[in-house]
Amino acid sequence: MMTDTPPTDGEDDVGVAVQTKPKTKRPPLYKVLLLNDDYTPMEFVVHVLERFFGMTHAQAFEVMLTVHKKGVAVVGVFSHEIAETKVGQVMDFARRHQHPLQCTMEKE
Ligand code: TYC
Repeated sequence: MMTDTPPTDGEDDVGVAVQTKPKTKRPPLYKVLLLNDDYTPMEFVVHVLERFFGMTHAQAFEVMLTVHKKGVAVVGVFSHEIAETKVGQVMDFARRHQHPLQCTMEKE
């Protein structure tokens, strides 16, 4: 049986060991922002937050008040595609009800 490793002259392994990072890049996330205005009724905003962001009435009321007082709030964080869909749904719904409510997204 041939079990011996062949003799080497030391010139076989001349390469540099390179550490390759396991690159599992997560997709970027986007914040969906709701903006305050002087005309959209508070109850409409609460309804939007319940309907499109899955908030309870109490959560929605709290977030609506934050936007009302501070001018803007993050109402959710999503993938680019989901964030775009949410923004579109809110803007569409507001326009159909003739409210000036604004919803935007920005990279986290
Ligand atoms: N400021 C509005 C009002 O007093 C209420 C409001 C809250 C509007 C949040 C928009 O994103 C908003 N009727």
